[in-house]
Amino acid sequence: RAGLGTYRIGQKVLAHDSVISTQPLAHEAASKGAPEGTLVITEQQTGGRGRLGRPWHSPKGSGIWMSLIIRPEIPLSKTPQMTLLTAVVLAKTIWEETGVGPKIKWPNDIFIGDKKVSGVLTELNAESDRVNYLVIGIGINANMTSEDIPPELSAIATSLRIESGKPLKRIPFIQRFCENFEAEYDHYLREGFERVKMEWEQHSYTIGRWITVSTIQQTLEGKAIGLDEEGVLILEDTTGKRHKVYSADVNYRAN
Ligand code: BT5
Repeated sequence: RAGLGTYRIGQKVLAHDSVISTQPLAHEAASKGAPEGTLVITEQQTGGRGRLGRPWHSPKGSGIWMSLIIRPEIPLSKTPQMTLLTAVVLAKTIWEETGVGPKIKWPNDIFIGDKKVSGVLTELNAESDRVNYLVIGIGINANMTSEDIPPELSAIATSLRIESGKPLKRIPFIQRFCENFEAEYDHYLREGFERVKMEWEQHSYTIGRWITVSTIQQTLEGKAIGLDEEGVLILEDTTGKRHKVYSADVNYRAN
């Protein structure tokens, strides 16, 4: 394969063997002025993390554990769109590189069938209403075999290798991810969120399903019917009333 076909995403790579988590390393690099597109990547994380302090299992050699620094000039209210954009890029890249068709579970999970193969964790650094930078953490279960998946995750997690039946070449995958990300991101910066929204809905696991959403104030139940133009999930309850769902935990039940 020819070299990396981007002009900034993935042009600078900080590669590690084993770290606690790539997220704080990316924050440190970003605060010291690392250029947009810098990628922090590691073979293993000993303290990989998900959202709300949840752990992210990141064993040696079999995954893609990385954090991408971006510096979009967008208002704070639009930063959740970057998680949706990243999920779309992941879904496309997985399809292109493995032939397996993934689905996006709102807001940040990539599913194959009913199991999670990848997750996104977006962290923000901002001053008042100005975004300094975003660190987008991406975990992809690439080459884990069923034995590599710990028992407590075996009902909910899978890998690209398990699903496609063949080992994944990680470097070409990461190159393709960077190229797809740059194309999607540049289009987003020029033209706005509409294409991401359309592609997200096309690849969605969530839309059309009955979900329950629990926030601190209330629990809502209904059918996920789409995203609004900002990227907020719209849920329709049994009375036909529509609700906006921001970032809360979404539980699913069968249709
Ligand atoms: C996520 O969180 O899905 C975001 C994961 C982001 C990981 C990347 S790796 C590079 C960068 N550095 C980091 O330290 N993190 C980022 P969340 O939606 O909260 O999902 C976490 C939940 O997924 C856990 O509570 C487990 O149930 C499950 N889980 C943990 N490890 C998993 C794995 N390897 N595959 C599938 N599911 C997993």
